[in-house]
Amino acid sequence: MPDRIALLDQSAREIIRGNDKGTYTIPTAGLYPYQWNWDSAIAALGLARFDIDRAWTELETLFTGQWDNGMVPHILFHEQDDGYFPGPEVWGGIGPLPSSGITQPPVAATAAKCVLEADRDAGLPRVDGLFDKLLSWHRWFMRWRLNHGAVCATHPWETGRDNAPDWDGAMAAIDPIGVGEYTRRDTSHVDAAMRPTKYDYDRFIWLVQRGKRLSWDEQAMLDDAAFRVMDPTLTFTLLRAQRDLASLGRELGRDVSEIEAAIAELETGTDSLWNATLGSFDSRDALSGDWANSISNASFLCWYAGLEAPAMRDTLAKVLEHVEFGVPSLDPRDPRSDCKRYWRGPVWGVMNMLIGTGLQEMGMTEGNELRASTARLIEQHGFSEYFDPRDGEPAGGQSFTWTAAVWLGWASPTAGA
Ligand code: 2M8
Repeated sequence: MPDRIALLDQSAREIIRGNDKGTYTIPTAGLYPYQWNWDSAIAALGLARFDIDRAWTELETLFTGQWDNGMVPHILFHEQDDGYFPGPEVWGGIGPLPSSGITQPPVAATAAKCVLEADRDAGLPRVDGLFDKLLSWHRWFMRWRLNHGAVCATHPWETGRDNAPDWDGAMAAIDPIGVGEYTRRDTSHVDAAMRPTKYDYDRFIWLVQRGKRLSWDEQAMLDDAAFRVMDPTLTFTLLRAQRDLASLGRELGRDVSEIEAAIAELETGTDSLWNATLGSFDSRDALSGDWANSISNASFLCWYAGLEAPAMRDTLAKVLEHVEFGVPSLDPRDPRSDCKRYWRGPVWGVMNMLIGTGLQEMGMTEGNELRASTARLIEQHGFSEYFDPRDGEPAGGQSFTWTAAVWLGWASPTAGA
């Protein structure tokens, strides 16, 4: 094995170890000092390369924050840290631990299936302990978040793609009246030009205040919805996670008929995300009915969700013509594209991995190409939070857990060896 690969593997392990708080990892010190939901599930894939027991603990810790209604929060505030805003007191979460009041893309069941594959004997009892919790989280999505079979976000942060143009229309419909003064902490850690704007933050925080005021009661939030967008990230990751949960359930000898029914419903639901004019899967405002007209990296999660989606292959080829390092968070031909600003243009290792995995599983050559370009990106530009898709310039937080995990779990030539 070339030395540089061994060195990169070692750096990736060191990054994850450096962000390890014992029973959970943080995404990166300073900018994100707590446990984030989908970051943790991705971290488990990296951890599984060198410490399988610790990988299970990562997932188990995530579920210690699960609410009675099944929801698994997007942030668990295990230890107070003033370096992040909004903190636990702003959220007023109602779970067993201080937490946010919203969720994030459900990739934990898929992560559990991958960790199980690394060591079945050690993993089966751990999966057994997690199964009902995963099931109840997935049930919560099916109960509260479906619209025409697609999964809706009630806050941009739920999608993981915080300031994507997908939400621009729904955000413009919000008047953040009474949001008051607050001090952002993110812009003291990284360049403000790489972060969401104040306009976005006012609405992010206003939605948090409103959720807290409604005691995070899903029925109350649904009755008077302020933001409800059908999202390809949540829909495709849930569909994939349901398939993986069904497979885990079968292995454990559980009845999976409910999960199979959910898979069928979500499969049909993906049709409602198809924007025929755009020639792509797209986000759609459930309140106004408006399309976002956005070819995002989430649009290409269709294969990860197990859909054939032949028309998306052509759309992908057109997007990739303009970039070097994988699938950007927005089509570079879109006038709203901003290659440095977070989810409005940069490329993310984690999304490359999810898209690439789906393509590989479908036997499409683009999957291996995407893996190779992600490997090149990390080899040449390191373990940043995200990157400029044209030249790979690193952006956002550094020494990032999920980028290290993407390397170890997928992009490194030693992954899967
Ligand atoms: C980013 O989101 C958080 C809010 O959840 C933030 O900006 O404060 C997103 O990239 C999200 O997808 C990610 O899970 C989180 C931690 O890496 O950071």
